[in-house]
Amino acid sequence: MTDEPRIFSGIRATGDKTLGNYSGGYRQYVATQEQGEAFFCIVDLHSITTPIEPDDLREYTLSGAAMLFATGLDPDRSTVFAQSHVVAHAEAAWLLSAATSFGELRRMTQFKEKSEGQDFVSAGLFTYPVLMAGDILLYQTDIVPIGDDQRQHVELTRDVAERFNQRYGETFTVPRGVYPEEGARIKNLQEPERLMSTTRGAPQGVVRMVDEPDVIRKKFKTAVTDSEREIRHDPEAKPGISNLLEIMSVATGDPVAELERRYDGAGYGRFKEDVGEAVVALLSPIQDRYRELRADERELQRLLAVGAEKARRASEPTLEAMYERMGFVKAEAGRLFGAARPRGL
Ligand code: LTN
Repeated sequence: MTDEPRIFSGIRATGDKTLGNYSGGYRQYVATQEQGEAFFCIVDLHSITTPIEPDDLREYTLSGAAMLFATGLDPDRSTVFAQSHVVAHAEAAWLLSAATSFGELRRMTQFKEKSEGQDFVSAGLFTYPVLMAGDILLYQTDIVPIGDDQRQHVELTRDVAERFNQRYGETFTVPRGVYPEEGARIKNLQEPERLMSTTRGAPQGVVRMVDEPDVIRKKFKTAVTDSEREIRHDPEAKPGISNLLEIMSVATGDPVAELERRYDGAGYGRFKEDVGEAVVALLSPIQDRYRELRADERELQRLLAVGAEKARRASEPTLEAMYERMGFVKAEAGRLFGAARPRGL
């Protein structure tokens, strides 16, 4: 036990990762792990709430894990694991479903958005927030750093924790959502008015974490700018250049204002080339580590197994307390059946 705050973050296992995911996700996780005892959970159980091919789930889970380690999460400092490896998450979700009302879940805007117009809406999509509450509460989490779009789910988690504590006695720390200032919200290089995403927008404007250096350079060379010549941060009037300045800032750590000064009068051509090089320099070592881990699946599995073991140990006391306070009878091993005997004797 330490006095450090407990931090829990759930990471969706989804398709190809982009520079946008780096800026708004991976980069933040690495900073977060310094602020307390941090748990980073690849929420593969959440992935099946919308249709997903088994092969894709497997691939996204492994690539997601590899990218977390490659971008700097330290398996000794933090606990990095897959949700499905710690069966307590599924159990906690079921137990907590007794302390969550249908009405609460029905009000979740994410459910409404994601279910609209779909011909198959899974029961899991509806109960998604209960699983998420379990993720958080199992670890006596103090702080949940998370995107603003998840605010309603974190509030629900707090309500469920308080209700459970009231009904069954103090069991959970009531967690606090921390909604960091969105880091640079990186835009598509070809359509700088829309976020960089693999699901929408011109592919040529999307920088993938695993793009080859020459592919990255080319994408920056052909990035959309404007008809002026001034390198100035002004997202309204100059979305393309502003986006490039923000990307350069993410890649180098230098503030945008300093970059504006440095590139004063430099010309768009040279600036775009430099941004491309800065991104190549940022991603190259990440890509090396990523490829190493993908090539050595046993090592990746080992790292995840270490994380799962730590997570099991950390969550077990809470799960046990839940069962006990709710009145479940403990299974005492060996009592009912005695020692196993060979068949036929
Ligand atoms: N719903 C979250 C992912 C998530 C999560 C969590 C985040 C699942 N369980 C627990 C924080 C804590 C999302 O969509 N980003």
